[in-house]
Amino acid sequence: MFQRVLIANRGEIALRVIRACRELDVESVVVYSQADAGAPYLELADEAICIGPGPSAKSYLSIPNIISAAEIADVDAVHPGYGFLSENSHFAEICRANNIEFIGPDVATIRRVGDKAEAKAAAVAAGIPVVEGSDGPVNNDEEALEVARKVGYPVLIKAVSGGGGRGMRVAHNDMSLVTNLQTARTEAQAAFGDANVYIEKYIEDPRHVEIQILGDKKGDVIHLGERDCSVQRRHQKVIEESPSPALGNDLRTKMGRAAVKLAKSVGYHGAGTVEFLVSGKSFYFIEVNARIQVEHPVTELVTGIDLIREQIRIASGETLGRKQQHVNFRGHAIEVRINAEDPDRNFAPSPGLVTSYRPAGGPGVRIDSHVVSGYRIPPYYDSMIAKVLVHADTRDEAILRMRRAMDEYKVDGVKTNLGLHRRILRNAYFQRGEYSTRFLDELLSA
Ligand code: MV4
Repeated sequence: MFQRVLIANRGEIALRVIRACRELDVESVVVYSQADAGAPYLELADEAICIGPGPSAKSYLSIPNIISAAEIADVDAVHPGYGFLSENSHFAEICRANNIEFIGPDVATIRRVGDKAEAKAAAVAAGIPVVEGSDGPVNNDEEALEVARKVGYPVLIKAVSGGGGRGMRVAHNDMSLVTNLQTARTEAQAAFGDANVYIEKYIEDPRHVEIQILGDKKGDVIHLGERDCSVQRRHQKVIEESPSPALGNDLRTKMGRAAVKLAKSVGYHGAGTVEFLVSGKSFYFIEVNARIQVEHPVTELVTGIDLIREQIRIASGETLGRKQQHVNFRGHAIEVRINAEDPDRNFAPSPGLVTSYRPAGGPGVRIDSHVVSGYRIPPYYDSMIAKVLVHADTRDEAILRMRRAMDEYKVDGVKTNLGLHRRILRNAYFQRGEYSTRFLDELLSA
């Protein structure tokens, strides 16, 4: 096991990793920007190192600053959390070149699954269903038009280096395809430094269901079931749950097996997520996330497995130590993300001073948050205040428990989306589990 781990992240996930390190008896060193100086969670690490000014480019995204901190602190591993440098293969490469273990998959695997067209090709090679479309990137208008003729409109143009919905464009006919292809390329070049795009048949009203996987360095891979993340707004997840109300045992088993097969075929180790679109009884692979995700605690609650602990154990060379048949699923978990955002201003970020903070508590409630009364939410980063999770025997009980938690919650000083959560949890379609990725947009436009 490692002696000392550097946490290259901030906020609730930095705190989550500090806690996992402590329980493994591993020392933690957390980095922070000037905007995060004095944040209460920093005191819970064994050491905290300032790595630059507030803007991420000069701190949490600065590879030289983070590597310098790792050298000064003499750590043997780096945990990247989510966002920031977590899926940056160049950062992983530099860590390992400096004899610092990057807590995540191999550099080649991060790179391969980071290219969405390559990840899709790997899925095809492993015999996993994908959405019909181009074989790899499209080189010109003629190739794009040919794919559209084959699969039929509408089609979706996706950036090869995109993901999470960024850089996607729908086209309904030849003319909009040619126009949008140009726009998508320009946007992809600006956003990701890679103008390559590929094309898929547009699935109209899908659910977003993802499978959590864990692999060790020996090549063993297991899955920890699914999370349904269909309640989203502008590709920002708002509520996640497990099990998915959309899956029967047949689909669940097939998707779990598909995710494990794909992970094995690319030599995946560590924690990862295989994302699928689900429509009726069909599922289609869309992408792999080579990181721990915000919503990982949903899976922790239904499996009892500490995913951050597993990431650190696996990176240090330990094996999974449990087989698929020994993963037991219990009850139902729901997560909501409380954000500092203004519902009257189109959910624009609303950073500032949290004058008074009263989290929910009680049976079956877990709060993952770095916020306390008097905490100032900096304007530079995401606006998440807390992840609130509930666990109960059934979905109905979990919803009632979450309603109770949302009613207990109080956040003063900044605007929040608490009202939105209270509304979703009382919505009849949500309560029946009848929601797709269109649900939230429709609720908000009604
Ligand atoms: C799609 C799709 C429809 N058809 N691909 C958005 C996130 C990214 N990971 C993939 N996404 C989508 N890909 C095809 N061929 C619809 C979406 C999509 C979506 C997916 C999951 C959750 C919310 C979404 C909201 C809009 C679009």
